[in-house]
Amino acid sequence: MLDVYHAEPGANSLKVLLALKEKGVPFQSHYVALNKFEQHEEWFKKINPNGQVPVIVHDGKVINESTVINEYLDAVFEGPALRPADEYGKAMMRIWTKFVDEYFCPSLSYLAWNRMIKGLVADLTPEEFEAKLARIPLKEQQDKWRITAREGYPQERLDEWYRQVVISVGRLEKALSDGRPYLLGEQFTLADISCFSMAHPMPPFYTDLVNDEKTPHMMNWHRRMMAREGTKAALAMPNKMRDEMLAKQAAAQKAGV
Ligand SMILES: N[C@@H](CCC(=O)N[C@@H](CS)C(=O)NCC(=O)O)C(=O)O
Repeated sequence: MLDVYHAEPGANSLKVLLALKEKGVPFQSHYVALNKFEQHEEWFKKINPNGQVPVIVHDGKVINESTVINEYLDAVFEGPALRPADEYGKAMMRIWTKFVDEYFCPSLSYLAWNRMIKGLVADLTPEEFEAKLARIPLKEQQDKWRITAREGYPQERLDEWYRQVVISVGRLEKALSDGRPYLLGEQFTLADISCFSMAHPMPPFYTDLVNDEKTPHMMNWHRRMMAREGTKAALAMPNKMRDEMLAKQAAAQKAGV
């Protein structure tokens, strides 16, 4: 029995959903609504004391950390191998997954939160928001919610994260510039899954940075990734936050706001 607690198919949740769909592993999906702070509810913190998704529970055993989950899924479940068979290949794959976890994902995440969180918590009174903050177990996440819901980060910090995103995109473009289909060559691996989970929304959101002129190899890789059945299945998972946002926009348009 495999239970998977995840949010919409984006970032770290997408990483695990992609691995599951690529391998064809059946699982019980549990959607956790991040905009409703469900990840900080007591029932969920009993599963992951960090109060973050994704988490899996396999035959009663809990694992958090998306990159660790993906290596576990690949090791214990049948289906196409998502890691190179040789140790050097595995090491090269982990260079990518480590880069995503320590550099690419945090810089993108701070920039996205800075853009989005104010709108997400706009309906809460200051008291309601403080009560939500008090339940967040990780101090750094508490700070991130508090700062992005209010004044936002100072421009120089945003500039630094943007610089890191530029470096990350350059690194992907360079790695793919010999025309290889996937980051490690012919084999599609967890390196592609990790990087794509972050890069997936970049063409529409970072159009000046990721486009056919500036990053043609990354764009070709992106299209190759989008064409995969596993990607299509993972991206078809419920995306309630996006649906709610679109419904709000449509209602505002109808009301002439
Ligand atoms: N290192 C963790 C990070 C998990 C993480 O940042 N999850 C985000 C969603 S992508 C989350 O749950 N954010 C909500 C919050 O922290 O309140 C992993 O890779 O699984």
